[in-house]
Amino acid sequence: MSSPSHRLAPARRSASGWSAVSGVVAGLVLVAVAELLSLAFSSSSAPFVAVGGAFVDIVPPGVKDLVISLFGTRDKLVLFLSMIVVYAALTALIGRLGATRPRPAAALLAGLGVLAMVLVLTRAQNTALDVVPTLIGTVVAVPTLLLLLRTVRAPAAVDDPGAAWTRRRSLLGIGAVGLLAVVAAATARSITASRELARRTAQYVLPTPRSTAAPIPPDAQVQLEGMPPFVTPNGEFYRIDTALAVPRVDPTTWQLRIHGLVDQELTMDFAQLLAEPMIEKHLTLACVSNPVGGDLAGNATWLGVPVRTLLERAGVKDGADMVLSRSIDGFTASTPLEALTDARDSLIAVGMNGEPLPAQHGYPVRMVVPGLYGYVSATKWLTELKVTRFADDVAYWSTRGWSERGPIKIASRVDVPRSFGELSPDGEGAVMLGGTAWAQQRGIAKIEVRIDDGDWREADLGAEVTEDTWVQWSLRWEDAAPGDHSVTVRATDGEGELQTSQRANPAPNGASGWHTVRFSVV
Ligand SMILES: Nc1nc2c(c(=O)[nH]1)N[C@H]1C(S)=C(S)[C@@H](COP(=O)(O)O)O[C@H]1N2
Ligand SMILES: [Mo]
Repeated sequence: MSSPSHRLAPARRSASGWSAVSGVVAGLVLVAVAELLSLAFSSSSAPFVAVGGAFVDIVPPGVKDLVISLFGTRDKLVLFLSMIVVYAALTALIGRLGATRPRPAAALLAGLGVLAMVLVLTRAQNTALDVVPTLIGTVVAVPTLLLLLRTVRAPAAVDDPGAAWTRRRSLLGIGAVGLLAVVAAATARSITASRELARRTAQYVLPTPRSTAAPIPPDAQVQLEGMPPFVTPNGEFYRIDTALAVPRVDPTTWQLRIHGLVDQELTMDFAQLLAEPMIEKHLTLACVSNPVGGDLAGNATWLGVPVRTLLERAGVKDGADMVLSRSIDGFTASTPLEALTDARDSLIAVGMNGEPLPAQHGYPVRMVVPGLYGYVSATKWLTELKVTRFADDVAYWSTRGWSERGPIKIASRVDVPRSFGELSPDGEGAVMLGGTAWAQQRGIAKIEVRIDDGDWREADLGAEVTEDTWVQWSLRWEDAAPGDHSVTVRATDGEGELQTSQRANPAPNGASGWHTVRFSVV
């Protein structure tokens, strides 16, 4: 914008522009101060985390589904970016208002701070003390706003070059404060991130299992470029949860409480849990939000105490049919009692692929249950098991339109080729196709593959490890004709049930339908 003459009108216009900037900068100061201080408080004491968390809790059912279908596991990033945009717009408006009415503007900024404090208080793992970061952030930001507004509104004496220079310096000052706030907030965030990393590598010695899981045979893995690893490395395991900041759970103060319809309430600490006889189990977890062909599933070897053992000790009373497991952040899951007491070895898990649970996957303790989607069973950062009845208690997602029971549906997908990928025939004119399928608790008996409108062909199955783990399949397509094609896959489970072709969206109890991938042979 070139302004050959500085007359009053453009100066005033630019003053209101700078007022908006002042609003944004004061808003940044609020966040930066609160972020820095929140390092000493709960991970959800940071205002953005608390506000976002509250938002996640109240968004209408289906929105989560939509966001996950659009952005997958980047859902949290998308939420944070949207919040930043909304917050910048709000604080810019406040600043604008402040150009003519600074006090109401200051009151509005204080109001935003108070709103954030209220939302901080609604977070389950927060105590009243956790409002301190936002409180101090607000207390610093409000006078900052007034100060910045006064600087901006300083009468622009166009004829006085000295005053113009002072003014330019003030505007530079505003920019500097804004920059400092951004740097401070970013530093606080990166400290949080590096702490999470440090926590992930904070080792304690995992107990030796009483029974180890049979080793995974090498031919469970189909040797084909582009196939996912049969055992998902912890760092690649999908992550889905409502926690915008990974809860910080201290194993030295952690406790598990088992109560409700039991003969005697049980409370145990982490050392007591580690002293329990543990078993190891290969198990594929799957998310109810996984679309047909999606990758919200992962396979790991878990170490833990059978839930059954602890429920037997507490003594389940007649009439109970559900266990409501609770996370430190307030998330709950309703698991049918029998899934925790029958022979399937549902676990209170402390280990994942030979390591303590990573922070993102529930450190230090979570549940894993074969055959059920994660939202009704796989509670991370576990703190409580309430033995109850479906008639009496409702879990987090069930109050948001998802089914209260979530048995995993048969799923099969094509991993090779990728959608719109290209395959080159080998010397004999053949191409290799491959994929993954699961039907926990029933196992996969057969995989069939159809190319274009051809006949169904039976695929080769990699070694089945247990009925609770996924299997990999491959198909050698001889005489692959160059050109565009599609491949469709369907599975039959161990009970003889053929995967339905009926398309269903993830809500309310899991997607169904056959996965088709378009590709070309070149
Ligand atoms: N505390 C807590 N546990 C949770 C959730 C959550 O939002 N909060 N999400 C559940 C869902 S929907 C799934 S699919 C699994 C995912 O586990 P993962 O992130 O370790 O893959 O965790 C479950 N456990
Ligand atoms: Mo999920």
